[in-house]
Amino acid sequence: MKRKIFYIVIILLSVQSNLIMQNNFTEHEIINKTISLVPHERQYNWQKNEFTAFIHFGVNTFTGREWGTGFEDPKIFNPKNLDTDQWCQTIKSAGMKMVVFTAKHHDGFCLWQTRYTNHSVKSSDWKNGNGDVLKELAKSCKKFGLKLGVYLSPADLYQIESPSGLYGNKSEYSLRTIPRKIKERPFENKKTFQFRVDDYNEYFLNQLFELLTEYGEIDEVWFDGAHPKRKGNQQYAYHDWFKLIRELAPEAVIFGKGPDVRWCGNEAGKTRKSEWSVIPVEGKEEDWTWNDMTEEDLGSLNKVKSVLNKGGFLHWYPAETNTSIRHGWFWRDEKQYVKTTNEILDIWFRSVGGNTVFLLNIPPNRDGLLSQRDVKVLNEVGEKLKETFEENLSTNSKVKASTFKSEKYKPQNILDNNLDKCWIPKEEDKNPYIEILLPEKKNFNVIVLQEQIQDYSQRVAKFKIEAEINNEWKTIVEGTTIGYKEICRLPIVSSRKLKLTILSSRHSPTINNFALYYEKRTLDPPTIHRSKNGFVEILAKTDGEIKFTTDGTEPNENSKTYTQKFPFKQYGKIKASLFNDNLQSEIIVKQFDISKDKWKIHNVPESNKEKAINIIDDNEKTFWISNDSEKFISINLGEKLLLKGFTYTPRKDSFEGTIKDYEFFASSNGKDWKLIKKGSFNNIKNNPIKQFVRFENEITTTFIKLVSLKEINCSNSISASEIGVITK
Ligand code: FUL
Repeated sequence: MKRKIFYIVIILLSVQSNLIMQNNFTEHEIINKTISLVPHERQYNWQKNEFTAFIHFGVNTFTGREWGTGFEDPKIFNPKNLDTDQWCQTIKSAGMKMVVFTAKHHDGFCLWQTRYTNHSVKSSDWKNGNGDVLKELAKSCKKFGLKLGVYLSPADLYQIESPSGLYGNKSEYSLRTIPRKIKERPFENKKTFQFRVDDYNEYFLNQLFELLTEYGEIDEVWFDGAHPKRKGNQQYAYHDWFKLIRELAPEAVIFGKGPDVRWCGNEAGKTRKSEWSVIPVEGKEEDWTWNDMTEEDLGSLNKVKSVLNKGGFLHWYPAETNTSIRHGWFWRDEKQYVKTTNEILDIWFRSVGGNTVFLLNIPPNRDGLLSQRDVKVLNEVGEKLKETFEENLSTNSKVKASTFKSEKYKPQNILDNNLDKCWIPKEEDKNPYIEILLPEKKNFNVIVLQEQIQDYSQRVAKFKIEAEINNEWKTIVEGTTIGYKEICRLPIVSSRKLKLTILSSRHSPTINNFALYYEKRTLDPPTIHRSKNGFVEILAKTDGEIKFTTDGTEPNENSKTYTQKFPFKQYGKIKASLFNDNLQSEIIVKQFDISKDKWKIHNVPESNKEKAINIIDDNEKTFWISNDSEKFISINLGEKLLLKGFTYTPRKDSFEGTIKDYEFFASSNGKDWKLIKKGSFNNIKNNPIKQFVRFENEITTTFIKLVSLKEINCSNSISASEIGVITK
């Protein structure tokens, strides 16, 4: 009976607390709440960096893996010609302001001289074990005027796998002094902290202490949420970590699993149409665990309303767009795809110009250098940005506004290059607009808009820009959010008079910048496709002559002209470029392995069998999915082939069916199968790109079979966009 009463009381209490959680804020109240949030100074300073560099470097650089295992021998780390000046010079030339460095990735190998493990540069042959990559980088950053950030992976396979490892070792939580003293290597910084933590958290805090006190100013601490493996129900003392960071590096923003900067939600450089920095979060603030936010709508007023009415809270949580210049986060080899200058610029315009900071990864190679291909792209990106933003065409314009609140908020503020001063219309102005009269008619194709977020939050939800063309107003931009920065990239407009109208805003808009630029655009490069039968088609969006090569040389005016599809069934590279008048597009390169001309589906589970052909049609846009108890795909290659590995391309539209753990088999008759490789597609959830798996020894086979041991979300389906082979 007593027990029953106890349960009833508990139920009543929880119903009551749920009721308390239900709010019914008016729209007015909601708006006031959203605009009362502004960035912390450290967040605003970070946002002003705009374009920053990520460096993934470590044992994976030497093994070709995306995620290490923790079993790597430190001796493999030997970047004989390491030159962090070369990294920083290139980074600087691209116009980036900061470098975030993987001091420790998930494998646990430390790239600085840590006192707390020997699984580090100390045990490598590099500089006889005396090298310190972070030290060299910090020095170069200083030399080139770049800020520095550190990536310290909470996941740590070395500490999981080694017998004396601290991760998940079930040690007791007790009061410990950070940093733990090591006699031979005292700290210059004499601060100490007391935290009630277990062994792994102590280790982590000790390492954070080293990173934040011995390498100069640190401006970003990057906490990744990924975990190749867990052990012993290891918990992370995030609040203690943050306390230490705030004390030792008050200017550093904490990324990801942390309160200052949010992951944009993908690793492919995709951006949102409307990117808000004021984000509603469900639940109570003190219980918040900084979960990944991947939905398209994170901050609309409807979203804010629904979360706040459910008892959630608001947080200034700006997004960082992170992607890699290469296919994958670590340098693998020189066959690895490197994004072109135009691809990087496209992401730059969408991310920096979409209210986010762009963090672009450039992984050094085994020599310890950025490869020449990457350097070339970064130099070109830097030159392009410089050229485009050299001259603001709206300087010396006249401005008039529908209204302005007071002299302090006059419309001229949008042209004065001062991001603190802004135009604010009168509160009763329901149709605020601003007109800009240029000194003379100009050609422009880039418009930059900014809001004064540092004092007034983010407000604009919808705007349009019109230009007077032949005495008529013509809408040239229809936009949504602005935030710190919105960049509109347009076809060339020729006009003297422009009008910016704010169509929807959370209270009065606060615009502090309106600038016009002219970007010299090159021709869009052509695209290269090969179909299942091994015929290649090269297509261009605009007029011109397509020139191409198949021998690895760069195409020029004298190269072969593309006129029709041609057979290209072998392994090799096709390079193509579009020529028109005196202009030439970027050269586009496509690396092919042998074509799938002779391939046939040998066997797949019953469900959705007829669509299985999509796996071998050499078209990444199509895919196959099956829901069956059996999860495999076998392919008849139509001939005996010498294979060095295989590829798996997951579907792009959704994760359903994506393989996480696999087994790969080979057979000469399609009946007797031999297991060739068993493994995991490591970072496939965050980064669903084509996976390259190389075998330890090459094999000869006619049939191949891929078996899914585990779907990414443990469901009972299997899917694939393409399966391919590696013959070279
Ligand atoms: C991911 C990690 O698992 C990758 O290896 C990489 O570091 C990327 C930036 O974040 O989640």
